[in-house]
Amino acid sequence: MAQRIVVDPITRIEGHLRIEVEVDDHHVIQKAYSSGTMVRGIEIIMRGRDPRQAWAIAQRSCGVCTTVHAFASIRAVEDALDIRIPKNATLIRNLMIAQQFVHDHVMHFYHLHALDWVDVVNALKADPRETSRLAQKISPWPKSSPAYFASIQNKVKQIAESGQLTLFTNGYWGHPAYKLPPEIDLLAVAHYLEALDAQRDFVKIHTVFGGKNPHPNFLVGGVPYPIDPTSDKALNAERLSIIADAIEKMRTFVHQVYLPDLLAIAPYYKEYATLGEGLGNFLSWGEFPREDMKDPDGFLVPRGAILNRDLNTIYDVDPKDMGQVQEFVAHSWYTYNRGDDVGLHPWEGETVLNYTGPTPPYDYLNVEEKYSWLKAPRWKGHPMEVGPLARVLLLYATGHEQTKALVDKTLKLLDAPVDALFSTLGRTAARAIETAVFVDAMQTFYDDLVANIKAGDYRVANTEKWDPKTWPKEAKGVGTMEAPRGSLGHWIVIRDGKVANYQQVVPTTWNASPRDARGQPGAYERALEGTRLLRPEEPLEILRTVHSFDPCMACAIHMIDAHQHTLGTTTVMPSTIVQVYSRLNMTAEPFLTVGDLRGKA
Ligand code: NFE
Ligand code: MG
Repeated sequence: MAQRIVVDPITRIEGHLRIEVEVDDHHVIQKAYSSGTMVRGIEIIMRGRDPRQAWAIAQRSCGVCTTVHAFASIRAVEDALDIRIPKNATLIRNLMIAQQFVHDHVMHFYHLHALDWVDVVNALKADPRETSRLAQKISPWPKSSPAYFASIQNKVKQIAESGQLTLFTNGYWGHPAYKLPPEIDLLAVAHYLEALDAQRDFVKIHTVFGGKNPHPNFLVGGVPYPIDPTSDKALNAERLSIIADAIEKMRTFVHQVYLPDLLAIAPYYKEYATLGEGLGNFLSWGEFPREDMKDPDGFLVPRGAILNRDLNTIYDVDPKDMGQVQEFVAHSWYTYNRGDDVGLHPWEGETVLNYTGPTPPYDYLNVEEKYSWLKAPRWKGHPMEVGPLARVLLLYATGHEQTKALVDKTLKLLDAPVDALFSTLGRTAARAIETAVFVDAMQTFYDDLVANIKAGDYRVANTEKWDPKTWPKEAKGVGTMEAPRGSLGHWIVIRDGKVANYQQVVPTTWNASPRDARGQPGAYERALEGTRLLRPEEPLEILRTVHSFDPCMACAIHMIDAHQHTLGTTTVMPSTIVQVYSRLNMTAEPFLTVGDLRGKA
């Protein structure tokens, strides 16, 4: 008899995701349903705002990818108003974006994903001398003595004996699907703790260029931090040395800790090289411009799409083509004025909330009807996977040498064919591989920036179009970027100097999307099909595959109610928006009302 299993919430942080699966008598997943259960409201709040300040509101979509919505927003406005930014601004933005990737991916691997593979309690059985020997074999990273690992083991022991596992609470410790020897468990736990510390160094790049982290400051037309080697209030030699030092620390950590750990753990989970494949369709908007966003051919990560696993054909993609990107709401708690079966390009997108789900407490969602707060984005009608695997496949397929070397090394170690990339393990490996590529690219961005400054170019912003009087009566733009979790786009319509429509189509909206009007599942939904659960009451296998995408529901639904009203029966998350308004000196009048949330917006 078919059985329904619910995991809710599945995410460790980053908002609430609910997964419902149907398993057969052998506990093999037949169908899966992904539901975003919280609702927020940034696209509604954006209407009528000043486009030059939109980034500050958009950025509050999420505190994890703390910069990406600001970047997508300023790029959208720059595209709409045809603003070219100076070379220094491109390089500084590239450094900030790359830093976000490294920070985010290291945090994901150790703090959001590792414990799906690493049994913390099992680390107590390790011989620290053996862990030390292993650590020294795989990496020159200096923290590797037997005494060091013994001290970590002692720390874990104290936590376990206290009966309060604190940050290790709620793991399925002792589950038979954990396969690592205790020595590797101990190594990973040590690096879990070290990665918490390392983040402090990583974020310095954002704090120098953007004043703070999370949520640094931005500027339409460039970057807000001036360059002046003679001033102590601007980017000068001393501040540059902070950047150089942070890059060095990040590169060391990625190459000596993250990548070696991935390669040490992966061989124990080879079966995941055949599980969790997903759609076989991949999309990337591309990232790291050489000149600026007008030249996609100069991107480090290519812009393009792959269909049906075919790495020989890269399709051109165009975010402005009304027939390419569309969002569907047939199974989402929204209503379109044009009917719930049509797909709308984001320039014509609508955000009208329409909760029709069950009243809590409930057992199951009605998946035949609407069942998620996420819309279902599609590219030319196809559900697409976005994120590290999509980018690495595009880099690999277009012959990027460092990517190719790292992918081939990983496959060789696993004794696996290229097809193994289309899997949970491939997705997790791709994240580490692209981190290595991007962290090394940071050195190039930095060297180019220093060379440009030395050549006497101090320009950081183009403010020619700062005055709304210079703008056309109506303008449309799109700001694309690659965020850590995948392709991100903000589509803006500006009318009479104000935001007339604003739509965000976010990585997690692609990957965690529910079914569309044609009933096609999204990437998580497809990826879970065919996986067998060893213990249905402890569905560790579901966690592994869903976490391999690194879900972020805060980004995906990007809607907010400042007053914590309840929406129908779903609790709405509290907001950081009040803070944004006060900082910007904006009038705080049109917060969302409950009426907005019920669909009168
Ligand atoms: Ni909240 Fe985000 C990223 C964006 S979501 S983390 O990366 O955009 O998918
Ligand atoms: Mg949206």
